[in-house]
Amino acid sequence: MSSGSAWEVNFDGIVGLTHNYAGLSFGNVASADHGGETSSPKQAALQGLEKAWALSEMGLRQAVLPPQERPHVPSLRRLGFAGSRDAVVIANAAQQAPHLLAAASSASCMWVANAATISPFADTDDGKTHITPANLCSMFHRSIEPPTTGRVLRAIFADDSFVHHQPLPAGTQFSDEGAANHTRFCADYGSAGVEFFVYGDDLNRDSVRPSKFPARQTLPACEAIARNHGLDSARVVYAQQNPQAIDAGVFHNDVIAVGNRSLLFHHELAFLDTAKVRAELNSALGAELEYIEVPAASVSLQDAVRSYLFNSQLLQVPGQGGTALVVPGECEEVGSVHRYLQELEAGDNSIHKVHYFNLRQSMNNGGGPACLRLRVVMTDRQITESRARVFLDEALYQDLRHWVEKHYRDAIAPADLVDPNLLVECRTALDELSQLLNIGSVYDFQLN
Ligand code: SUG
Repeated sequence: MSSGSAWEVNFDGIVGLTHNYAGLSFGNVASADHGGETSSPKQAALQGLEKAWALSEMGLRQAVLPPQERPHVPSLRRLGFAGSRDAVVIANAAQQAPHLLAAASSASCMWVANAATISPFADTDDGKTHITPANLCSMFHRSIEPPTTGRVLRAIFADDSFVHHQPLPAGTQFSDEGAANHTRFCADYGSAGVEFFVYGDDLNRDSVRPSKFPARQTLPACEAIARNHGLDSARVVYAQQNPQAIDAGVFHNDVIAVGNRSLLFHHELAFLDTAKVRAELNSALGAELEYIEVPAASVSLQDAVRSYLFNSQLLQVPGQGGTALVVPGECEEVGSVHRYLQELEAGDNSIHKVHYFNLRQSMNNGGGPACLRLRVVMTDRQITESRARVFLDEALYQDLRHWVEKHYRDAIAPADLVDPNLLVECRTALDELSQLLNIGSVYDFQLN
């Protein structure tokens, strides 16, 4: 496969119709801080689409992934909420366990960086692109996602150049949160790269681990994915997150580090042993990476988490040398971070331009630009062979805008989750969306 014909395609998650603030994610500071507030699903979806469209207009390859059906009635039924009609199941859950109804109503699948880990064809022993949906087993509201995620990914990446694996077995030993803890370094997207897996816990008795918040990714999970994907062990690097960072609210590595091609942008306290990380990455790649390390003295861990500075996208904009950095608008509001970014833009490094985007609705649940996207290296052929209409052009962007305007609510307060109309609205909208995107039947309500 010639390197010139491969692209990084950013698939952005479309925010779902039930986007709400239920404070579900322990260890995710924004989710806890905004729990109980009123959300705006419409604004959330439009903010996400604007970011995707802006990147597309810069000349980058941009695509979308659809949201899931929520509230997820099959999960409520599994938990013992019965009823001849779905509305009765929802009413029973609302009355007996409103927190479980909130969990089954979360639109968390929008953060598609947690949807799967993807190893492109250039890294694998059979020359195919390997995909493993994340089991997301550390939080109930996210553990509902994998079956539908798997069906959506199979519908989009359908030809035989893709291999779809089952999510890893559930159980904390194999807790896997997908691409949020996985980065790929390479000279060109189409040539063999180094895959970098970051975990919070190696499960060894004597290891250091966070004391306040959970580690959501384990080393055995990373190793199982590398085996399944047929990666060359000489080109895989594993690194442990700094437990201090997890305890400050860094629940995924993409909240404290981001990499692309031969650049790693990270906080001083991202990894337990930074010198070892660098030595291993350089040796696996056979070349020196560029490291931009942000000192804790310039940006504290707290400011990094408040601003989501590292939950950013490093992008190679066609026709421009260097790398563009896409960050959330909050980076302009946190003084230390804004000062740092101004210096970075002016300084002698490969990041030449910073783009700020308003993603406030998603940010309030702990999801910035990098959480909203799943990177897939694709050849022209893989793109043209996909029957799905998910690659963003002006017509699809306009269709999606109209679809959001037509179906989404302006506001959802916690008490609104008991409204059975939400389910009807969601199913009607998703039925239309699956036709618009030409992905066939992927939702439980379409299959049963
Ligand atoms: O898993 N928030 C998500 C945010 C995921 C961010 N993704 C990445 N860093 N890649 C999570 O914690 C909050 C839902 C709520 O509280 O209603 C939530 O699930």
